Amino acid sequence: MNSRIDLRGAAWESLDSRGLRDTLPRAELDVEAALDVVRPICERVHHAGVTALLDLGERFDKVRPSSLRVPVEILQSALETLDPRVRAALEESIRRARLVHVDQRRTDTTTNVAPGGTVTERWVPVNRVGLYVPGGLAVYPSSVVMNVVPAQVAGVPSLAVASPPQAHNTGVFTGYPHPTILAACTLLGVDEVYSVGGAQAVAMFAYGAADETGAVVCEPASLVTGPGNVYVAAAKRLLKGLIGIDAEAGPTEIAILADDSADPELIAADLISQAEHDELAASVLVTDSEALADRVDEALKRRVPTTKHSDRVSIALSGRQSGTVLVDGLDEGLQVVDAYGAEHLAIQTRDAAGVAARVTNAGAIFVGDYAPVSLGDYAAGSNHVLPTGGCACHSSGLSVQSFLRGIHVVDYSRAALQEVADTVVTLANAEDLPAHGEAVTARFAPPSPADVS
Ligand code: HSO
Ligand code: ZN
Repeated sequence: MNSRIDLRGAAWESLDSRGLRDTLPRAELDVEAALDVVRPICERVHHAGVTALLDLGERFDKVRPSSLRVPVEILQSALETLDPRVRAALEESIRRARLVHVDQRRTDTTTNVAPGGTVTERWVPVNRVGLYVPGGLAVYPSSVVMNVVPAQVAGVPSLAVASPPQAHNTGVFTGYPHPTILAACTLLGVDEVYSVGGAQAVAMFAYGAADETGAVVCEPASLVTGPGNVYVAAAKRLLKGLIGIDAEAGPTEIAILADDSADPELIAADLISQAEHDELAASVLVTDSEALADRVDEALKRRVPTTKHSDRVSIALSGRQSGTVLVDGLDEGLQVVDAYGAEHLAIQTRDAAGVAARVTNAGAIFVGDYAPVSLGDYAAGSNHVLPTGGCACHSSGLSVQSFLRGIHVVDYSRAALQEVADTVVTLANAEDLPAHGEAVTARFAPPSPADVS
């Protein structure tokens, strides 16, 4: 990796995490600039529905979708023609993801606040969600699994997937998303799939879409989740409020915290694995061992030229978002990785589990030599839709919780309200909102003469 940031000898006690974060390598994703691009796209979809979506597909994906919604026979034949080994692997990935996500289910809780006064938190799934699965440089059937499984486990009653039409598809799949994506949807029992990519897919879910006759082809959704490029992120930012979103996903990131006990070959393999996604992907090594950093660089020099996507890997690794950060020791390394808040953080140190337990900011943590990030990408059971760009400091990845809302149900008896009436009246008056208090006292006032007569 080209860049090295040497923080050895820094005044660690006086470094605040924001300041430290600014010294670390990170991709700059200009979502704000992309807003100007996506605004007219979203408006077109809003006003011209299906026609706009088909035209935009032709313009951006270089193929006119055969139809906006993928017919059920096409979904079925994608599964029938899927390589049986890929099918078995997807089934195992789904099985493991379900195991983990089923354990995330919430149960309603009722709290007895006072005699006769209860507050119940009722967990209710979102009515309808739109799940976005990117196309682009790679196709991501694994992202179908990571979006659909938590939504299904949450009990979402209506669920649709959108993914861009692929210009390289042939035969019956011409103008539709990649057949492996369609097969993954079918395996999961999802039969509402749209051949729509990018910002226009987010707009379709936000506004819904009708054809020229006015017939509704896609109903609007309340929530849109899933990763995507900067235009997908910009459309989410623009339409947030009208729809809920999971996060504005940025390019993939891996940070590795390693000491001199780590294997440089494994580190190099892990750094390359995520750099393979995108020229903007970030691969960051944090270590207190300069000798290890040198050996990782040697391993990268050997491995990068032979990896399949070596062009984009070497661009990603030499970009300003990637590099090695040298620190004084593990405590300082932990300070750095917490300030960075990586999407994926791998711990390759002695007592990796002990070190991992001290991390407070990361999308997901991968412990030791046998939990590479790519395991989490496909088959650990964990979710791979994770916060990027430092958002791990305040947010978590996709989970069952992402698709639920906790609704407070307040149920008080007359006596229970009477007992707390003074409290409400006093606070209402303190806020100069006396009508709030009167809404309580009215319930205990003697009947008015009009009521008696
Ligand atoms: N590492 C990506 C997910 C992925 N990797 C999908 C392979 N396929 C973002 O977490
Ligand atoms: Zn990956």
